[in-house]
Amino acid sequence: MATRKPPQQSSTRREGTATPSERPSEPITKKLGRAVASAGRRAGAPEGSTAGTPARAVSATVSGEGGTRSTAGRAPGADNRVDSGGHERPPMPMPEGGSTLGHSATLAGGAASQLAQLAAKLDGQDALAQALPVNADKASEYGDAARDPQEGQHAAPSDPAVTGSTLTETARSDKVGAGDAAIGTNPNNGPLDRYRADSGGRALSTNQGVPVADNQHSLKAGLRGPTLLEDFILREKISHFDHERIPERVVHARGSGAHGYFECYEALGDLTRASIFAEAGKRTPVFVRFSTVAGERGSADTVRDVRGFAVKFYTDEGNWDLVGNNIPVFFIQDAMKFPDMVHAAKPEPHHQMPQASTAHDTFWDFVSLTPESTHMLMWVMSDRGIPRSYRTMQGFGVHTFRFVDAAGSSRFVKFHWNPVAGTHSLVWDEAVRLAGMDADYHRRDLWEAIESGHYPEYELGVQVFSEEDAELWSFDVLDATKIVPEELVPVRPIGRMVLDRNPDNFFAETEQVAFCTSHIVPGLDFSNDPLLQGRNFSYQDTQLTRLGGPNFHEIPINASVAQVHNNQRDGLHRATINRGRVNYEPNSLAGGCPFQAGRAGFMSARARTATEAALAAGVGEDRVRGKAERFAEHYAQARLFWLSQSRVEQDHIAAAFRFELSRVQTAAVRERVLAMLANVDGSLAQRVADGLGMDVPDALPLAGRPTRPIEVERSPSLSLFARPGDGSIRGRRIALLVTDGVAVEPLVAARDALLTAGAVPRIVGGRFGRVGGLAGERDALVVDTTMEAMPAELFDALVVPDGADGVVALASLGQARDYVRAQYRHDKPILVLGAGALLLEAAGVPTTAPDGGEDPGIVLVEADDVGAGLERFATAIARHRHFERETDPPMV
Ligand code: HDE
Repeated sequence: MATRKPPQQSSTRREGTATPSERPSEPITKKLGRAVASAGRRAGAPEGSTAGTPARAVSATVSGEGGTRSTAGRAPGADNRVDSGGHERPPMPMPEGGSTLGHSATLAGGAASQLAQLAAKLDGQDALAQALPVNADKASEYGDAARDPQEGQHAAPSDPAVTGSTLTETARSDKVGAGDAAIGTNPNNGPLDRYRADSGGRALSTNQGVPVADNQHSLKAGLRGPTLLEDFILREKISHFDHERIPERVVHARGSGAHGYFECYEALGDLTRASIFAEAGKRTPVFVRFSTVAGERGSADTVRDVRGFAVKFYTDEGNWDLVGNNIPVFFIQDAMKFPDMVHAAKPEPHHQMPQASTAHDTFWDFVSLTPESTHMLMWVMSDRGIPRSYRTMQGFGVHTFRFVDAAGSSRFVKFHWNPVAGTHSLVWDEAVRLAGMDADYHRRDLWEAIESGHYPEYELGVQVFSEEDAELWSFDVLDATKIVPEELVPVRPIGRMVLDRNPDNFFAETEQVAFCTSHIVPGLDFSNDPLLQGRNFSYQDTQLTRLGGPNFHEIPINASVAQVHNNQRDGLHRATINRGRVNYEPNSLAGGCPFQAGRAGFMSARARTATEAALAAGVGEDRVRGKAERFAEHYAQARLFWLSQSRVEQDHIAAAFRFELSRVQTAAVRERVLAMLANVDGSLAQRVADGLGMDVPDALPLAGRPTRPIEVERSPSLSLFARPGDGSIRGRRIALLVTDGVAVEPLVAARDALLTAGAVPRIVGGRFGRVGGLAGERDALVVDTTMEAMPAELFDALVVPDGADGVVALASLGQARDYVRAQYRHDKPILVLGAGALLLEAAGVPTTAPDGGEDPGIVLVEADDVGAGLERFATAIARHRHFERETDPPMV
């Protein structure tokens, strides 16, 4: 495997070589002075004036390490604001009153100060962008290098303001908090304490915090009068109540949850790099939910059914959900059959019976046609289907998973939970009676055991085996209807789980907890079990509906204790308020943060599913993130496109780059784009650089060179001009300008001819109504639309009328002159009838091309020879644009 070597430039920078602009040792005050001075100049202040205050530091410090420490329990206020910066600042103490900004600056007030801060922020952003001049990680995305992901390059701003969304973030209040950006922290992750509410000693309020004077009555028009719609307190209360229920789980709807911890017996580094197994005695918080499968949310606990045994481990490297059952096998072998199986097991669709029972036709119809269910049926019909309590049943991961060690090697693993209290069941008659006597028998048992301090405890055991061993067995370990007998692979105890705390609120915790088999952490991985693969989609998907959108991970019970930083944004019920304007990666404007973790992150293990021969041939390899070598060439076809364009198209491309980049405020970003264009074509880069008043920098380093000769250097078909069309003018919109006094006859002739050719001519006047022509032609034309309603941009071509009186009248109208100018500037054809030329003159529109030659888009004809002119006009319209007249900048 080839080791990735990042390009020279960035590897130096990763080691922390600062550019002159970084100068981390330079005192902030000096930088501020500079920034303020320049801001002062921008604001018109005298040279050298440093009035106002400033600002924040303007430098960036390149770093190879990103710190993401939890700041659980931080100060209140803007607690949900997240910054993914690569370093963390200790929170600033909040000063007593006064005008102190949260960071390093003091606001002296006034626009000059704001400008100074803005200038310092822009300078700081530029320094940050300069710190990451190229995407140094790009080369590592291709071929073998991609197998060994590197930590993403990143740099830290030396002042929080540089990556802030707004300069005003330092304004503080009881709502927004201390105005002190906590770089690199997401306070949504941490202990649940900050969400637990207690109303002791408090008065009732509405959801808006308004104290409620009377919670006994609705607002009425008089003591015996009707209730008023105005009663917002009543409406809020009833409306919230109306929406208290959410969709129940489609399976496992009936459940009970508990908090606790998992404690590791011994370091398992030889098997897995999962952090929860890193050392003996290490404790990881857990939330467990036990459930039945078929019954609805209010069904009885003691029915014959499989029991769910789902554990969420809040590990320091993210959440791991082990979503298992109390039976080690399943009914079906492939996720494709799950909806059929569940439909057959649930109450029958015509009468919704029976509740919470598989003792009916549809279930047995399905399983009797599905012989793979036989093994599972044995378990469910056994006393395991009626456990004595949740404390006395086993749990199983069911599927084969993988343990992955630090070197990336993986072994298959199956998980077993063994209750310390032993496995005990009810007897059938007892279970039936209990269902009637106490439908909450298991829920109550769990709750009471925990409340009375008899904490339920389970030992976690693993069966670990190699893929090679598994291939020798008579059954397939990817088949979830099979166990691996303990005689074949013994169960090794690796830790224990203690459930020592009941939830505060059933809905907030037990109902809203979202288990997903796809929630795994570094050190674990999936097998190709087709049931597990389908589950990896299903659980995430179901939560979208059940919990109302893609932010269910922010619901307190689901939030990890590990820090969450990514570029996912928005969606229903978003709680996190992300700082800054950067929500993409790669970026330099946020110092590259949040950056990819590289080897420290989750990496899928390589599997032996493909044959060695297929692997050697480079096919059949599964689960790899990366791109093949030839994807690494990025410029040859950009150059092919450039070289294949006509001169006009090249002009437009260069002008478009110039325009877009002149809107970019960060000089380092403009420079990087020029360096990118230098790899396309030197002349293009030069033209854009000239347009921006910049020099062309060195070309960006290449992620990969072409491995084979470039086949094609020019391809004329890539030019827009390669397809001029069929020469017709069908459907083109053509404006015929009119006002009183124009010569109507030639205009009507032109309109009729254009109509015959399939065009869409419109009579465009200053106002609606009829316009009169020359003597004897009064009221000859009806105006279709006005110049105001349909400006020139809406037409493909223009006809300027004859008739001196009318043309003089048009020439006196700004709108008419603009009409002609716009048509000309946008290179569209203009048919000028007789005296119409006066309007062009009045509008400053030349009738020849800038080089003095003919402008075929301007068709001048005498009014009595419209026919000949129309032919040339039609040809000009068919060409669409007449770029001969184009100059940069435009003359007209
Ligand atoms: Fe589930 N299962 N399941 N399942 N399952 C759900 O997810 C699904 C399967 C299990 O307490 C749903 O959040 C598919 C096997 C438990 O919140 C849903 C397939 C095993 C729980 C879903 C299976 C389980 C669920 C419903 C076949 C044992 C309750 C609500 C490919 C290893 C978790 C939800 C809790 C819940 C889908 C098969 C266990 C719809 C598609 C096998 C313990 O996503």
